[in-house]
Amino acid sequence: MKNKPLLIIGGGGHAAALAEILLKQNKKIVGVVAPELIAVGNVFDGIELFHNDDDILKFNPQDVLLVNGIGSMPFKLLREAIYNRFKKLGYEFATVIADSAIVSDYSVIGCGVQVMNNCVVNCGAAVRDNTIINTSSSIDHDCIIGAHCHLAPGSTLSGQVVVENNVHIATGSNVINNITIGRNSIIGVGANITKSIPANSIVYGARAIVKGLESNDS
Ligand code: JB2
Repeated sequence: MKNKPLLIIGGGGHAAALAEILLKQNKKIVGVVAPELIAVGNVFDGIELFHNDDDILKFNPQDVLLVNGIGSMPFKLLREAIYNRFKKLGYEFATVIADSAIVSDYSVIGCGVQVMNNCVVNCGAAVRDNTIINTSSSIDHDCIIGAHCHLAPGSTLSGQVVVENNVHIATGSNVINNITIGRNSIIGVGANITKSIPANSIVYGARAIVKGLESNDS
């Protein structure tokens, strides 16, 4: 199953980043499915382009693995819709782990999860289906990350953080240990999360409070 040819869905920046990771691993990409290729560079050169999602149906679900190259941003539901549509039709999604990522042997990585370049997933962590752990993010021990989440580049989660389904954690956010982030929440860029967040929250602002030490000078 691991060596089946791959069909990448989407032709933008996220799909291109995935394609490069997969090509470096000598994986066979038999097609890119997108109305238009908008990725810069020529990573898709020589790969057949299919313009319509229904073209995927020309491939037997037993013969290919899909790669969900549709990225994920707040309020955009296409990535999850594509995943659910083709799972129902019997297709499987490849799990993509960049060679430069460090993923513990004692972690559990779900179907269709994408661990991009330079990430760390530490021991005891679990990442559920269709979630993106984007470039240079760090998930420490015993974290549980739900399905259909996006940890944008440079997110840092300390140990035992629970992130429920459909959460977006924006670039450069930090979460201290033992925090729960409720489902469907959006954590804004650079936020520092020190308290658990209820479901359906939008959290933003990185407030650094400077508290002077009491001086011993007399
Ligand atoms: O219904 C569709 C469809 N709609 C748009 N089916 C298929 N198969 N493809 C679709 N697309 C394609 O998704 C567009 O033709 C385009 O090729 C791609 C979207 O590319 P874009 O560069 O706009 O976004 P992205 O999804 O690659 O990346 C987003 O998410 C990443 C995680 C961006 O917001 C990035 O900045 C972000 N890093």
